[in-house]
Amino acid sequence: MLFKFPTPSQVREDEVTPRDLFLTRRSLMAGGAAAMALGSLPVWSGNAFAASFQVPTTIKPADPKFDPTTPMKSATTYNNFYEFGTGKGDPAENAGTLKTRPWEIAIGGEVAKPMTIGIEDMLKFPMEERIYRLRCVEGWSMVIPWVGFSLAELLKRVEPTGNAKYVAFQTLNDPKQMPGLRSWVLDWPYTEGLRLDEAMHPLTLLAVGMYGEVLPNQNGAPIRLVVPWKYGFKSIKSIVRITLVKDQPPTAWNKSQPREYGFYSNVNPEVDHPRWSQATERRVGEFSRRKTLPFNGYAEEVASLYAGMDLKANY
Ligand SMILES: Nc1nc2c(c(=O)[nH]1)N[C@H]1C(S)=C(S)[C@@H](COP(=O)(O)O)O[C@H]1N2
Ligand SMILES: [Mo]
Repeated sequence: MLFKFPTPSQVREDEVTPRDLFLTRRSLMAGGAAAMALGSLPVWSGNAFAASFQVPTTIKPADPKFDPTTPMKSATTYNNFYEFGTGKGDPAENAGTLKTRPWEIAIGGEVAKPMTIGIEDMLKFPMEERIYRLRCVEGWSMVIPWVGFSLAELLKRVEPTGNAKYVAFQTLNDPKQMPGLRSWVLDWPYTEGLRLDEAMHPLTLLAVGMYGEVLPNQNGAPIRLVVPWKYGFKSIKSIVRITLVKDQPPTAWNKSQPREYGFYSNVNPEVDHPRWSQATERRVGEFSRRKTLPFNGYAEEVASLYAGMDLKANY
């Protein structure tokens, strides 16, 4: 499928109209959610996508009727991105210093064909819009229309060897661009990891956009992971390195509080975090809480990955 990803300077106002984008998006979202997209029209700007997206039939999106899309304004002003500060409003305020071009990801380790790939080449992967729930372990959640491609598409290119059992990810580590790195909050750079089968699962997304637009810096531009059945912190932002490894890799949150943040971190209403119950969650922008679903609602797709595992011990 043809996908164009113009840089802001290349986009002419008359090329991409809010109406075109709205019409594209309307085919993806029914009723209330479409009204919400219309409500967010003032934010459509010169950096909008000029493509139509498909939700593949194998992927079950959140049902927009019962699970309305979070307003874009909330999803881009209420963030966790500690490289730009620990307050929820800090990333939106401070992430303007992040330089997202040029940008490369170095992919290596247990692979036959290590490579460094630039963001422009990654934007040539076939893009899809996928509406996913993202639930933070702090007890809030959002429903976000991401734009991206399956991580598996990228990993297949480097040909993982038989020794590759896990995938380690690393965020940019530049204190000049990321003021939060000057304070010791986590063991920088931010790192995360997945088992290889989790990384290869079609739901696991590398996102380059949201709400039909280029990913805002505060949401992890130019490219971030989204693993919808795991707590939000697994969805690492602004990725510069991916390494396939034999052994379970260290991860930033597990290193800082091993009792609170395990390697797996699958959303599980039955296993509480030591400080926060995981039984319910509050959608950002809503008042009442709703029940948290096993695997964040994606059990049908991913529960089999954990067959026979004790999910209380492997939290
Ligand atoms: N590099 C990096 N990635 C990160 C974080 C971070 O602090 N640094 N925070 C994580 C947490 S705790 C959550 S809940 C999600 C939030 O993503 P959002 O701000 O796009 O909603 O990003 C995750 N990815
Ligand atoms: Mo989080």
